[in-house]
Amino acid sequence: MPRLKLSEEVSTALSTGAPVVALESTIISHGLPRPRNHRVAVEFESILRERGVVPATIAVLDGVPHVGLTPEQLARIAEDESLRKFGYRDLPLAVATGASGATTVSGTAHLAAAAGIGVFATGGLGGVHRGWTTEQDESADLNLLSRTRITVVCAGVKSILDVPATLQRLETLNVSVAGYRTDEFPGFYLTGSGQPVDWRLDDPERVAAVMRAQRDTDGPETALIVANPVDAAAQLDPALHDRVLADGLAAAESAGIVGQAVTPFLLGYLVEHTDGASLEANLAAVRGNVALAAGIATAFAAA
Ligand code: PSU
Ligand code: MN
Repeated sequence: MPRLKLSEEVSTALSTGAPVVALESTIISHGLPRPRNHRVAVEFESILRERGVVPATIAVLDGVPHVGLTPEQLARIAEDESLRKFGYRDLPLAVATGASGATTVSGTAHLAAAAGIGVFATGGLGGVHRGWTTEQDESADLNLLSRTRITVVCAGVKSILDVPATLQRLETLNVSVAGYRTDEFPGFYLTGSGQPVDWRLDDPERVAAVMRAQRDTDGPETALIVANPVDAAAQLDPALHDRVLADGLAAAESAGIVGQAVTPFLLGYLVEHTDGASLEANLAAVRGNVALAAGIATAFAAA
């Protein structure tokens, strides 16, 4: 893969063994409404800095994969409406053509691992879309996580997806999954998805111990998903969630939305039709994930 441009602070932190957490940029460019997305991107980075952790927001700018952005570059991610959405498979095409785009979980996880970063925070993973029995749509996030050594802290998978089918795929793909202080897989906007999770980890040191155990195996380089639920007080009202999501899925279908556009369409639909309540739940989930990722990166760096 192409040469990475590390920001100065990320490069220094990595060479001294200081904790670094990767952040994805698609959530900023395609997952959250403007202009709030810029304030939020800055806030995610400050949550890390306040905890003594260096943020590495990742994006491809003018054909160069960047790991760690300047404030100007972060503003560009939030403001530039022409930015594309790049998964792993798009990276070589973007590099060769000089294109610019935000990176999804698959693109970000690859670039973070390539830079030597072990922990990555996001909102919700992509996964198997509802209706997969008739229309094949499974996020490339899952496959990439089956072949990349990275710990992803997330609030589960986006509830717009088929959660049981996604958990089954993660099992098939040998991706390790643990609930953080929960026995129930989280539901992204909702604290719980109703699905059980086989493993529970209760503190950052234990997560770091799993990361070391992974490092010490010689099996395939798989990811660890740390599924961290949004606080019950911050979750979206479940009845409102179910109703608006059903309407959004119908709207996506009748508008003929396909491919990479599906996820941003549904997230946007929920924001609009819950009067912003889904946005607050989404942000609360990401903030919690970023803070937990800081603790995990710190525990892993200390070990
Ligand atoms: N988490 C969020 N908001 C988002 C995403 C994750 O809270 O917008 C993005 C991630 O970049 C993830 C992508 O990789 O949605 C999944 O898109 P798709 O279903 O097209 O693979
Ligand atoms: Mn998809």
